[in-house]
Amino acid sequence: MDLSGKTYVIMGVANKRSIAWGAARALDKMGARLVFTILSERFRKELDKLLVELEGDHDIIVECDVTSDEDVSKAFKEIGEKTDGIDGVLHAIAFADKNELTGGYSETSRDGFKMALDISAYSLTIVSKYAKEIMNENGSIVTMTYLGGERAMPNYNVMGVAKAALDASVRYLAYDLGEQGIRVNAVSAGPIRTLSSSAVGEFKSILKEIEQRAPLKRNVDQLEVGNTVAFLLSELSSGITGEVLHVDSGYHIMA
Ligand code: 0WD
Repeated sequence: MDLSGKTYVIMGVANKRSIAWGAARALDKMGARLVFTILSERFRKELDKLLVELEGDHDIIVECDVTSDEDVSKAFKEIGEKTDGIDGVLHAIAFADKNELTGGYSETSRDGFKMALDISAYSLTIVSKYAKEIMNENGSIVTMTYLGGERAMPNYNVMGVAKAALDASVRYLAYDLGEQGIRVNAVSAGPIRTLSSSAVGEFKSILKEIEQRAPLKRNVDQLEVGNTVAFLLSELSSGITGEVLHVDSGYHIMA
């Protein structure tokens, strides 16, 4: 796939294991120009180290904590000024307090609920609000979700509730932004070992379960997910919006 001439914003690279980094590598191979946002200065060094691996244009790194309206607004304004507009955004951001990701869901605290839903679900809405201002024709927004938003899963708890809200946000944003030609979709990835997933209680046993029960009898990797993100960001998927596309070795179809 040739994405030369396209510019995409990548949000959520924490380190080389991040799903967003898999997507960045896929998009870079296809010739896209990439703009990265980082949570804070703390992540800049890590990202700088990774960026040497990329071949294409990728010079803009903007700080953006999605819990701050001002940060999101400023980040997209800056990106708009430094580019000729953008063709899409990958939102690969989620967070919940580790204590909420083990034990019973009924023990979820009000503050833990608010924080998980704010960072992991509401953030897509505010990102879309400012991204649409600088989006070129036929723009595309992609977020990352998980099966735990559709089914009850041990330990995923409040993050499952956040993913359900995120999936619904994808549908409402797709409806809202469709008239402007902007598509909004989610990729539901199978479990992949990253900084975030390591916070989920008994994560290893989920990986094993996929190997035993998924139709493909194996787990997916970062690049497979990244390639699907690239497809949804590109015009190859021009007729798809409001969709949750599973990249999980088929695990979600099993009873
Ligand atoms: O198995 C997995 N790894 C799956 C992940 C399966 C299915 C879905 N996902 C989702 C996650 O829920 C998330 O939405 O994919 C997305 C990316 O997650 P990841 O690649 O697994 O995790 P990670 O490498 O930790 O990146 C998430 C990043 C943060 O990293 P840390 O570890 O520092 O929390 O999200 C960013 C941050 O870089 N982030 C924020 N960015 C801006 N503002 C914020 C914030 N407030 N909070 C976290």
